[in-house]
Amino acid sequence: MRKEFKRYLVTSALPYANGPVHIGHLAGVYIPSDIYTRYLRLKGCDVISVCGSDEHGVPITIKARKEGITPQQVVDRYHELIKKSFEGLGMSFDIYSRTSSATHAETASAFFRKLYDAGKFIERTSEQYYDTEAQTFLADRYIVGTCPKCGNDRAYGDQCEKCGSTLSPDELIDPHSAVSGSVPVKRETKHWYLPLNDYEAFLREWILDGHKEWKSNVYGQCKSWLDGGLQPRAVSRDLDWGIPVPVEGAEGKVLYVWFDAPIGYISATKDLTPDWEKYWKSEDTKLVHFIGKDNIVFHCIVFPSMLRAHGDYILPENVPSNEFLNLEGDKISTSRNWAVWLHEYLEEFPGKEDVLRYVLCANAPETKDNDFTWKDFQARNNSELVAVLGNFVNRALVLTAKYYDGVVPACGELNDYDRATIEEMAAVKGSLESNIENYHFREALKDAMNIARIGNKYLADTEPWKVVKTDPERVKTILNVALQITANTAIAIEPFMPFSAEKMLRMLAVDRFDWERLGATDLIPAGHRIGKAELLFEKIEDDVIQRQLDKLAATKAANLAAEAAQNIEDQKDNISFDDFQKMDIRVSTILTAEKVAKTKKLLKLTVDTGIDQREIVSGIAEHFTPEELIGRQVLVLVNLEPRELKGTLSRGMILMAEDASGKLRLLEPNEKTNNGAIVG
Ligand code: B3M
Ligand code: ZN
Repeated sequence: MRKEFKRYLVTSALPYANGPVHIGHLAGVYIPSDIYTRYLRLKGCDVISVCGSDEHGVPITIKARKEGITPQQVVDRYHELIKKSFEGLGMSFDIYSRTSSATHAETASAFFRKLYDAGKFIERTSEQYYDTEAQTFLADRYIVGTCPKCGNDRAYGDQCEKCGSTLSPDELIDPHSAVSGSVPVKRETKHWYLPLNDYEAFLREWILDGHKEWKSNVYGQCKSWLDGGLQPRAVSRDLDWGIPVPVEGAEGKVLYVWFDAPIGYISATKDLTPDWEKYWKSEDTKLVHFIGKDNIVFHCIVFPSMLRAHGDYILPENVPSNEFLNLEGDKISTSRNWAVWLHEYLEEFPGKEDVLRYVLCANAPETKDNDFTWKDFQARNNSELVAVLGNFVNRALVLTAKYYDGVVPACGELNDYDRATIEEMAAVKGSLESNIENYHFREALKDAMNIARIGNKYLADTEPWKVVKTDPERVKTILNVALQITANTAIAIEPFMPFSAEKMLRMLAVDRFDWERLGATDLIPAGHRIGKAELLFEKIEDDVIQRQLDKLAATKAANLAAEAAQNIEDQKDNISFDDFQKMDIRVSTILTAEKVAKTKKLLKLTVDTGIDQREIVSGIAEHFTPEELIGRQVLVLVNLEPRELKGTLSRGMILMAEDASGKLRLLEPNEKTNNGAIVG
């Protein structure tokens, strides 16, 4: 039997305050969570939505170190930026808090202390990596090395971002410090661990038996964690940024960020309302965590175990999590600046908040990773928002203004087609509600848009602009129906596109309707005077899209250059001038070139060195075809010891440069030069 709940507590993953928010975060977590909350509010449910900045953890201290500022300065900067840009996009959190707040420090300490006093932790001394140069233990991202699973040489001590594996520092091959670059030593240190293995039976029953309705990606991840066997997890770290471990003898130790961050949901609720216990301690509350897929284990395994150990709090009823959104075919990456940043979007597309909300929901990675492309953004705006929703609303309003001076005409007798249209519209409500309640937001958005589609089709089919000449009475009915559908559209799209919904209500000159009125045909009474029609959406032209594509292309080029710079080899040992003088390098022309039979790499060249014509065998067949070499001038080291290669005496070496990607380039004099000219 489905449980009935009296109230809802919606949480959205707390973004790390070490960078701005991008479209991947929005599509994965925040847009779905806002749609869900707005819908519940419209229905008149008792619902609160909490979020805030996650201000602890190594990513923040690393950023501070890189920029030469304090962690506090980092989080202050990004907390403000994130908060403001969320507001700009219409995120309707009841509170956007932060984990550096006093309430949070208190709440998280008390939480730890309760578990500590109840003997729920194990204390363990183990050897951990220590950077002797920087004199610090290397927690999580402070240690980098090669991933044992995929070979990525920039994997972190807690995770490989390339293959997504969760790692422990000991698994890294070739570990070194992200702080100083030095090779760390092992040192003993004491930490507190939550024995997750003790919660396995509880988790199995609660999730695997009790929550089969969770999204398959979430359920599947939980199952594989549980089947893999759970281990005790450290809940403290040797760091100087975070909430101090509230026990004696724990100097220099703070709570692990993933211990304190989810408690942030509780602290935020406390900051929001003195009634917070009603939300956190009553089985009548439906707790829903909206998160990204990389946070599943923490919200489904670790935090519930913490809550269970604590005992006073309810568990989440659902943990909807999306897959990842890519950008133009590539993984979104903060460090490579491969993203569409929310604060930049808001600046560059003022008044188009709903367009982004719409596109990210319509294209949300609900069941698989998905791709955001600027062309798709443009197409959805132009052919869906402008051509369907905007066009319908505009026609209904403009015709009412034109024929009736903005006064809503009375509805006459409905014909079969009117009735069928109204029926079709009214039927949307059930599907829309069930889709939102089951976290199928893409489908829900299609339902909402369907109302506008029905309206658009109704006007196209009934053609009031033609009928007005022959049967003006009929047109009154048509426009009355069209205006009722317009009002219905305003209700249905509000969770998804709140700015446009508000604008529509303003144009209709009516107050917001209750959700329950969705499907009704008496929303706007005859005789009511509507307001002025404005355009809801405007076409986005190619040049606007091109600017965004150019911006991404510039990012890509900058990344390539930076990568190349990283791969530059160290300078070799010094040599004397005499050593240099010993090399005899001459400008030469390649006369012939052919592949050496039965080899993949070798080309046999004849070159004119000015001194003579000679043969050189060169391992460049994979880089150049014989045709593109013949006639080219190159530099040849002519006094290299001759060597027999595949039956040819090779006398000299063609000089080339190898770029960062491993491609070879010929070195040509910048103008035709006589063969034999000395290089030096
Ligand atoms: N800050 C991780 C993230 O942004 C983390 C979420 C915390 S939710 C309690 O992916
Ligand atoms: Zn990996």
